[in-house]
Amino acid sequence: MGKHYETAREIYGQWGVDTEEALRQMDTIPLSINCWQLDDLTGFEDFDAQLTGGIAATGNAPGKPRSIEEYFRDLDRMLALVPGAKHLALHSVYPLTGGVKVPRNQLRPEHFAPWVDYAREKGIGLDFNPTCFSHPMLRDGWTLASPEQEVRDFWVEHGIACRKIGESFGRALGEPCVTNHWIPDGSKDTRVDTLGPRERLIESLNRIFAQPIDRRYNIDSVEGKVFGLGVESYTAGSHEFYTNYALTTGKAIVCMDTGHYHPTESVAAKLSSYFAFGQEIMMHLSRAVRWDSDHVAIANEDTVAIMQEIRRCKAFHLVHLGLDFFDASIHRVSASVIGARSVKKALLTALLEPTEVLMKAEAAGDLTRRLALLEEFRMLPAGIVFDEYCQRHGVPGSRWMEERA
Ligand code: RNT
Ligand code: ZN
Repeated sequence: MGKHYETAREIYGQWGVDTEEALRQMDTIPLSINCWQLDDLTGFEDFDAQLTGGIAATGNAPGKPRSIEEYFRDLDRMLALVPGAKHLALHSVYPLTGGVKVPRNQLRPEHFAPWVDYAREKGIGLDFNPTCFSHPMLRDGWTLASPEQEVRDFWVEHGIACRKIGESFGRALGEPCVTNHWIPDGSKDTRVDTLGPRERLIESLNRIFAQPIDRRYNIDSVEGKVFGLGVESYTAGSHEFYTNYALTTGKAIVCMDTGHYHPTESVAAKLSSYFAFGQEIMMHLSRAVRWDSDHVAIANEDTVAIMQEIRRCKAFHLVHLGLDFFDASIHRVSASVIGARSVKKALLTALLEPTEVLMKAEAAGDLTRRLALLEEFRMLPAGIVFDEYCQRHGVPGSRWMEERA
């Protein structure tokens, strides 16, 4: 135990916070790291694949993997620099089929079996995502909400295939897999019939979720969005749409991506409304710079506020924490490491918060004390506890940039 840690432990102790307990909690809350930051969502189907669906990785930092071997080398390096409990979130375009091209609607668990071995070896869980973009069947900007039956059928089959793969992950690894469904469907210009696509989307989702899948192994989430590039006027799968879908059907949980709201909207402020109804939540932590820019997540106020809300509501059992960003303007492996470590720092900061002291001041109506303490607590030595956490997990602390090979 470092001497700095001993001091930090004492300082927190004065506020009734047990740093050891916080470190134990850290080990029970996995962070799902998105596999696609490492290669701008290229995947293994086609190394020259073009990203479509209104999302974009900008920048051209050197070092993008050009083979599966290179990809795994980067993945190993990334995982080694992120301390503690982890999942890896895969997309369906990362199958390991030994060079055989499998259509997305025919993917099966065996096409991802080597990932299960990899996860087992690393001691991590797996999450999954259907890939309803970068594909010719994303026709005129529509997938599950398409007016064309053929298009909807294809993506329904894909959704079902992905849930089965998710279930196989959960069953093999003993931790539920969250399979997150996001579709880009929408319209660039003013849409007159806004109801039709949403009715078709409900029907498609119902078909996907009609397949019985064991919820102990696979949980489905549905991710809304305010708009994407080229679909600025209308998005069928909005936040409200999926919130209603989740609540009325109980078939899926809502995924909130911090980049998918109006810039002044706070995702942290939404959470307790879901917890009040016992609703589970999937999170895509990202950093929106003026829009859904998918910048690397950082431990800024927005991220810390999300963790504090979960902590203050005692709702970690209802939340799945995940990352979603892809920035190619900085080193891709380091980008993943920075995002994952930052979110874990925000989480630890919240777990170390003397919440009880604040709650007491508030309940007593002492609003001055509440604000004074909130401001003082910002400067408590969470960084020292984070270094201790890294050390205990055999990962470099705050000097990782200096120490990395
Ligand atoms: C898109 C959504 C979605 C994707 C990933 C790649 O706006 O955020 O989660 O980023 O599935
Ligand atoms: Zn997302």
